[in-house]
Amino acid sequence: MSDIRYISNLTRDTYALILAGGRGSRLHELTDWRAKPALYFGGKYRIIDFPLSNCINSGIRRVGVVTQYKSHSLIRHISRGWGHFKKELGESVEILPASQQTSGNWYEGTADAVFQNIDIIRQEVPKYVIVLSGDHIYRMDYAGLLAAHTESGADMTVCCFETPIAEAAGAFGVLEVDNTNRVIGFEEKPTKPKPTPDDKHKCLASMGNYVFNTKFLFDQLKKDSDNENSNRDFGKDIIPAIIDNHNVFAFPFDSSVDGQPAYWRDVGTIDSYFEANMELVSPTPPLNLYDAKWPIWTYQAQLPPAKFVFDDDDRRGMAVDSIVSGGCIISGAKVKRCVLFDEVRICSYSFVKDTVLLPDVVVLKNCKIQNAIIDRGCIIPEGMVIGYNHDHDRARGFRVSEKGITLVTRKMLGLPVGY
Ligand code: ADQ
Ligand code: ADP
Repeated sequence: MSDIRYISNLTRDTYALILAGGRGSRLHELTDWRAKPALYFGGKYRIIDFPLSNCINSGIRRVGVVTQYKSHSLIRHISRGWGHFKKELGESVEILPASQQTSGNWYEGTADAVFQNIDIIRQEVPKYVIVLSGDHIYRMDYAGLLAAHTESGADMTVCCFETPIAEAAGAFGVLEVDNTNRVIGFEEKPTKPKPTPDDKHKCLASMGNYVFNTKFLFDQLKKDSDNENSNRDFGKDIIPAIIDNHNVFAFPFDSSVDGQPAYWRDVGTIDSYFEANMELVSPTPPLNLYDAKWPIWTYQAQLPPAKFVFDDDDRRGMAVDSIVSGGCIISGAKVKRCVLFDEVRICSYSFVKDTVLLPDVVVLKNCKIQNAIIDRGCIIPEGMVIGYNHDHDRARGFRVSEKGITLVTRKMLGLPVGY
C-alpha cells in the first residue's frame, strides 16, 4: 500500500470526539454565558473552529462535539456554520450534549464525557478514536499523528507540546518519556513538573489530545467506570492507570502544517487570551491565518466589507496594525493595534489602541480605550476612558487582569441582556 493511501485510510477509519464542555473559569465574565470553545478569537472565529478545521483539513470527516456547560452559543455556531459536511459521503459533525446517554448523570470528567457516548461511537465502527480538547488554538495535521500512533504500535498516543516549566506548573498534565517516546511517567497538573532531558526549563505538557485504538479505549473506559474512586478523567485517572502495562506513546507537536515552528495556545486566562489575539496584529504573527492550504472554517454572517470614512469634520477614520472584520465602520476615529470582530463601529474623535473588540461593539464619540477586551454588544458611552487608570476602571465595575488588561462586558455597563 502506498503511503498516501495508508494515511487516507487512517483518517477515514477515525472518529474524532471534540470535548467542548469546559467552562474556562479563569476567563471570568468572558465565559459567563458561553463555553470556552465558543469564545470568539482572531477577528472572525471561535476557538472550536480550530480543532474542527484541523479535522476537516486532516481528512477526518466524522466528528462529534461533546457539549455541557453553557452550550447554547456553541451549538448555534456549529449548527449554523458547520453544515459543509456531506452526509452522502459519510461525513458528519454531530453535537453530543450531556443527555444522560448511559448513566443518567451529566458528564463528570473528560473520560465520562466519552464513556457516555460509547454507543454513538460504536455505531460508526472506527478503528481509531481521536479525543480532542475544544479549548486550544493551533493548526495541526492529525494524519501525521495517526501515522505515528500506528507505526509505534501504541494503544494510546498523547500529544504533547514543549512548554516552559513555569507556564505548565499546575496548568497541564506533564509527561515523562524514554528515548523512543514511550510514556514512562505522567502527572496531572504537578506543581513541580519534571523537565525534559534536554532543557531543565522546559517540560512536555499534554495538549489534552489523545488517539486510541477503539477497543482499547472502550475497555479502559469500562474499567474506569467500575472504579468508584475515579474522577472519570483522562488526565487524573486513565493515563496514570495504563502507562505501566500498556503501550502509551507521546507525540511531540513540534512543527506546524506549513513546517513553521508549532503554535499551540491555551488562551485560558484573560491575559493569555488577550496576548494571543494581539499576536495576530503583529506584522508576522506566529499563527498563520493566511495559509490557503489550511483554511480555518467558521460560520460567516453575510456582511458588507469594512469601511473607513472621514467624518463630518473631515477627520480621517483609520486603522493600522489591526485586523478589521466584515461590517465594521471606523468613522473619524483612530484605531491602532486592535482586533475588530464583525460589525464593530467606532465613532468620531475616539482613539482605540491595543484592544480586542468582540462583535457588535459600538464605541461612541470621544472615547479613549487601551489595553482592553470589550465583550460582544457593548456600547461604550460618549467620552468614556478605559484602560488608563485601573482604579477608575475597577470602581466602575470593570475587571482588571493580573497583567493590567481591562475587561468590559454589557452587564458591567448596565446594559440589558438581549439586544
Ligand atoms: P484541563 O484542560 O484542565 O486538562 P478539562 O477541564 O477536563 O481539563 O478540559 C479538557 C477538555 O474537555 C476541554 O476542551 C474542555 O472544554 C472539555 N471538558 C471539560 N469537562 C468536560 C465535560 N464534563 N464534558 C465535556 N467536555 C468537557 C486537560 C488534561 C491535561 C492537559 C490539558 C491541556 O487533563 O492533562 O494538559 O487538558 O489543556
Ligand atoms: P451568540 O449570541 O452569537 O451565541 P455569544 O457567544 O456572545 O454569541 O453568546 C452569548 C449568549 O449568552 C447570547 O445569547 C447572549 O444573549 C447570552 N447572554 C449574555 N449575557 C447574558 C446574561 N447576563 N444573562 C443571560 N444570557 C446572557
